[in-house]
Amino acid sequence: MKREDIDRLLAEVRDLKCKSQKEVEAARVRLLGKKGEITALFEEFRTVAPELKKEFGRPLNELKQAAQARIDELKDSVVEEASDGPVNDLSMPGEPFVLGSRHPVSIVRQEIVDIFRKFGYDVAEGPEIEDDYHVFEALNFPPNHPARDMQDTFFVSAGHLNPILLRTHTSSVQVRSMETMDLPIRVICPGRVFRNEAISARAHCIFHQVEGLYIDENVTFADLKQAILLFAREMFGPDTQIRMRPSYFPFTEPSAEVDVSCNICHGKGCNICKGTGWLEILGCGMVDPNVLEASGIDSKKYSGFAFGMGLERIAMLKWRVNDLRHYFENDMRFLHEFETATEV
Ligand code: 2NL
Repeated sequence: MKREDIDRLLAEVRDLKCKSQKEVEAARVRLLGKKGEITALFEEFRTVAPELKKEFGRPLNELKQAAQARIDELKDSVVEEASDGPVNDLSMPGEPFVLGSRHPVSIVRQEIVDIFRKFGYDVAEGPEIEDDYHVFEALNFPPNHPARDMQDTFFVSAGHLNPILLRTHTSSVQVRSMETMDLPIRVICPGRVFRNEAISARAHCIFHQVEGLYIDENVTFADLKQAILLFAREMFGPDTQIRMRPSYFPFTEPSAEVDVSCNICHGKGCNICKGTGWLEILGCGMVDPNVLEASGIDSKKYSGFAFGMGLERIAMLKWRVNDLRHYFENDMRFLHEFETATEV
């Protein structure tokens, strides 16, 4: 072992300069790594004669400490230099950023709203927190109708004449349109609605509707049927057939449920239409004269039709979603499925 070796390395350590963190790491390996020069000197030190240990021990330890201190210092202070080109190269392509995609319920709502806009309907929105009058009373719900029960409706404040509640359908928006708009009225009302139901694959306490209303002189059931047929063909394809089955709603008379021909099996019967060849998509009817009169419209002069549909249900048919809860959980694996379905 030679004293010059230690002194030479000490001088080198004190003078050590690096341009990058990569160089710092290389210097650490060269000096202090398993096969490093300083490590090798320590190996050699083990074979030094006992009477010489004192002479070499102290400078060797000083060297090791100095090297470690210098490496630590460089690790903290060396800033990476840009490897190529000027720092502000304006010709560099931008960093790509991840874009989100539209939610299936939004896609379906936009399609439906666009179709009715084309037919000349206005779009109206209204409050989600409503009063009993606009959700039930003005829509001809008899005082003891089951839909008024606590099970179905979330009440914000009950116990007085006109309780405040979360709307259970967007018909309340159409009532407000009848109160304020000039006749004739053509309006489409998309929105979120609330029902006090246990959550399962087929039911949820929050869902989305689009309802429509048309009021003018001489509006007939034939107009309703034609409007729904044109809508169904825009929405589900030009070969779509519809059928109407008698139904009941408190706010329409007569009322009907509308099915469209199953565009998956084309009427042959599959598991989506449960072998019937038909898919139920909406409810509709002629506005009950009591509903017109409640909003101050002369039911002798005017008549109208209305319809309503659930967006989650239509999106389920379109993309074969089998569980309503997917719509509300925001699982990225589900949401990413609709990236290519997004229409701008
Ligand atoms: C359904 C059925 C329907 C209406 C909604 C309505 C609104 C007014 C007057 C009369 Cl202001 N009717 N809306 C009419 C029939 C059916 O919805 O299955 N919805 C999901």
